Amino acid sequence: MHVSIVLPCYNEQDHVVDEVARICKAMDASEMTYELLAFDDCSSDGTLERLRAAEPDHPHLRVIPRHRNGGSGTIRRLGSERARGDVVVWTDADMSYPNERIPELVRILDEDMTVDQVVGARTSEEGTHKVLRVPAKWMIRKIAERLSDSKIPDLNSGLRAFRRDVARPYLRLLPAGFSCVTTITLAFLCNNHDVRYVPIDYFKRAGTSKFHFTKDAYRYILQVLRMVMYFNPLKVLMPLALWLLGLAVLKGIVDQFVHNILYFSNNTMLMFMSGLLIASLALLADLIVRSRVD
Ligand SMILES: Nc1nc2c(ncn2[C@@H]2O[C@H](COP(=O)(O)OP(=O)(O)O)[C@@H](O)[C@H]2O)c(=O)[nH]1
Ligand SMILES: [Mg+2]
Repeated sequence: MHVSIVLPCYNEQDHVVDEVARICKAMDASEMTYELLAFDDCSSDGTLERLRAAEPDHPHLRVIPRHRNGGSGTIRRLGSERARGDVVVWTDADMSYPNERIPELVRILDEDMTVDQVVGARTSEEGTHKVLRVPAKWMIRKIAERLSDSKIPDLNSGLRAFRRDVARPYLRLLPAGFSCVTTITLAFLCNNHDVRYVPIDYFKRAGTSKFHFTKDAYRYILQVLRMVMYFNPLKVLMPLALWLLGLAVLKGIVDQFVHNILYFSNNTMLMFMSGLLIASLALLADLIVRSRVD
């Protein structure tokens, strides 16, 4: 088995079969061995019935029903854990990603052993809540780029292919919801696994999105900070600590020599102590990361 495609499906009855057919057609044409794992996560519409009905037409499709809703992140984690292919592919079941290009992404991994993950980077924004989503996503992406020291054209694309063995230690870190895709990108980048981006088109989704702006955006930024703290805490905490210490020293000097105050004022001491505390926390967190056996 070469490729395992994980497809989380939740209330996608009108197009889920088209999506399955499109993926199977492209994979059959590529002559790669594959399995398509379609998880139904307790949909309240006819998604499961339609998937079941399509099963006889697609020998590589495996429909896996779940009895309690766990979110798309949970499904992607479970799917990757039970994948039998060397390469795992994640995508959406809503006709928004050009899934006929999956073989092309896999082929990049086959041809270049130094690349561990290939991400379909969207060149246009077709999502919901566009006015709020675009600036918020831009800001989070900039923070993530700074913290991971790499250029990230698309931080939360839903279409990607990666080596199963490389991803295995990070699977348990995947959160239940939408920030799951961000997590796997950052886990690879923070651990120096090469990620390649391929520009792709992105289409308006069929059916309705399950993304809630306020709830999911908050989780999203939290997840970026958490992942970088998890792998490289000095990067998050040390700049803050050094700024506070630097400002305190500067203020102390100015007070002494310009204003002729012969003691250190309260706010100078407060800044100095905060900087010192955060610096010790940073070192402690770093110690934990370094002594951890994954
Ligand atoms: N299994 C499962 N899949 C879900 C759930 N919520 C969303 N999905 C699927 O995850 C994919 C991405 O969700 P979507 O609503 O398109 O999010 P968006 O692409 O960020 O707008 C789609 O294939 C959905 O069917 C869920 O609770 N469980
Ligand atoms: Mg989608």
